[in-house]
Amino acid sequence: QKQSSPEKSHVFKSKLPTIPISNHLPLHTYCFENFSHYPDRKCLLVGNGTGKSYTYAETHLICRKVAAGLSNLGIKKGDVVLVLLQNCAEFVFTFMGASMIGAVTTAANPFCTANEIFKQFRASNSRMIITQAQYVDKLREGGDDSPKFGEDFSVITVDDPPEGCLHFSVLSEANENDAPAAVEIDSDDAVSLPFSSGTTGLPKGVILTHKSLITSVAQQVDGENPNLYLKPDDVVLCVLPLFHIYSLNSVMLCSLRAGAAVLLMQKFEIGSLLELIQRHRVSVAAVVPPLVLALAKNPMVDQFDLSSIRMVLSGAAPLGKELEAALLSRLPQAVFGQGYGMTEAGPVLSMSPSFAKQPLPTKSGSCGNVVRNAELKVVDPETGFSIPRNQPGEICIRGPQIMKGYLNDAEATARTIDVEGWLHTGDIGYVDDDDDVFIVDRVKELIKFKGFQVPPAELEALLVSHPSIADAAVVPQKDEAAGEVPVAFVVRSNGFELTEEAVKDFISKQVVFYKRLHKVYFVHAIPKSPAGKILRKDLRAKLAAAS
Ligand code: 4UW
Repeated sequence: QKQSSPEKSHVFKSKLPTIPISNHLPLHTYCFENFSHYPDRKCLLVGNGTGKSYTYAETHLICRKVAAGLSNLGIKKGDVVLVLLQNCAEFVFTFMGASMIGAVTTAANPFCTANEIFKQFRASNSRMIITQAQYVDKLREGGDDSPKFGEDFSVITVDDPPEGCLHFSVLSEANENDAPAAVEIDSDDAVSLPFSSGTTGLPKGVILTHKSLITSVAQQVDGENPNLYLKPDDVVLCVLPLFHIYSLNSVMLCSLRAGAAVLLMQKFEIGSLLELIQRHRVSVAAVVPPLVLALAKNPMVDQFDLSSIRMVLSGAAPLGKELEAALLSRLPQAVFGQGYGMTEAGPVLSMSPSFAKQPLPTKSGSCGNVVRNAELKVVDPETGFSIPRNQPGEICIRGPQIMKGYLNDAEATARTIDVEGWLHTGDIGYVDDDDDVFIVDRVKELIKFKGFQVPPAELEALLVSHPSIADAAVVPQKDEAAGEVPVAFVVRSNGFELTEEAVKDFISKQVVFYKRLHKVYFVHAIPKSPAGKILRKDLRAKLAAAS
């Protein structure tokens, strides 16, 4: 197991006071704790043109029905349900309904290939898939060793069910009293199982417990002076996918806890996004850098009234100061700030104090301050010793919000969380004199395309499975629109002909769109350390020198 430094001198904490956090509760109880004071307030607004909406009382009741429905279908405490959905109300009902019976939700991008979905399905030991009709065909495919449709899993669709599938009404119209009366939920039980590649290797299930998610939400929206101040009359934009932890936590769970309304948008399309912001008077927008780019630069923006937006929160990838300035010139009334998250960290490590009830300034380019009830330190990656302000090193975080560990992977867990409980992020950053956190680089393998995770190890494994490829390495290349794109260095097997296009096609067929290779460089050898580790730094330097 990774050792930590013995001294503890350079540990950073929030300027906001520590607060009591009700993290002994189950997550659904915590999120719905206050709703009886405002049962008729809007909770979910479905932004797909139907104008459908659900009040807090309706949302809570449907979640209870779904809990009963899942249980009628044999889902028990500890069982895992795989959700393959674009943003929709049913996502929320399923997640909270599962929580109510102690079950666990693992969500995947519906654009994933059958192979990618079944990997997650198997690794998480899922029992059921909840999806949309348009994705069912790919669940019927899959190789010989794939789980069998109808045998190994049942499928529920939120729209017209294709043959062999059930409709979501078997859940949402169940009798809420059918749910098992006394499911004992321990705060250390898993409730959510997002997949992340972490600092190295393939995607792994990240065990987020009731305690971790409650703590993270409370660190944002609880207390006299919440760090992320959501008001009851806020309309919070939910365009980022709920299958990613950013939207799940900081949009869905935080809004439910705070009693704000969530505007669910199925997918990003600039015209309908602007129209929805105007129509629903969106006040809080959670975005990622490519969306900031669209809001700052797209000429359509001028045709809409976006004056309702009071807060814009960006994260999941670095954002340049120029882009921030360009956005603010378009939305002069709004407060802009960043959050810094990582799935394994529960996910929020730091948040801009400009969103607090009593706001504090933060510098452009910074990711805000470490969240309350947590500790952050910066360590020298070589020695493991914590280092003082203004010097970059690996960011580590500790607190009850971080993951319990990786599912069935004690080794990867021990590589990531040290004996003293510090989670090592693989991000390089520093804390300045005003406690502002800046991220400057990444030492982990992970590539981020528009904020989406691209694990190089996954692409490398696919590449070397090709008969004409002897060895391969995948690294990020800077890209204006996407932040980073994956590019490959490939060693051809002796005597084989292989074109760049052939390599790209080979990968494209097997992966979701954001993992596609943007460039292939043929080389004679992949640089490796004596221990056989790919020297990614050298390859990144090679790319930087060439551009
Ligand atoms: N600047 C630079 C950033 C930043 C960043 C993340 O896919 P994951 O595991 O997780 C996320 C979660 C982001 C998030 C969650 C909740 C929230 O409130 C918030 O603030 C707005 C953001 O992205 O990827 C984790 C990795 O993504 C990079 C960094 O490398 C991190 O380890 N990353 N946020 N503001 N880089």
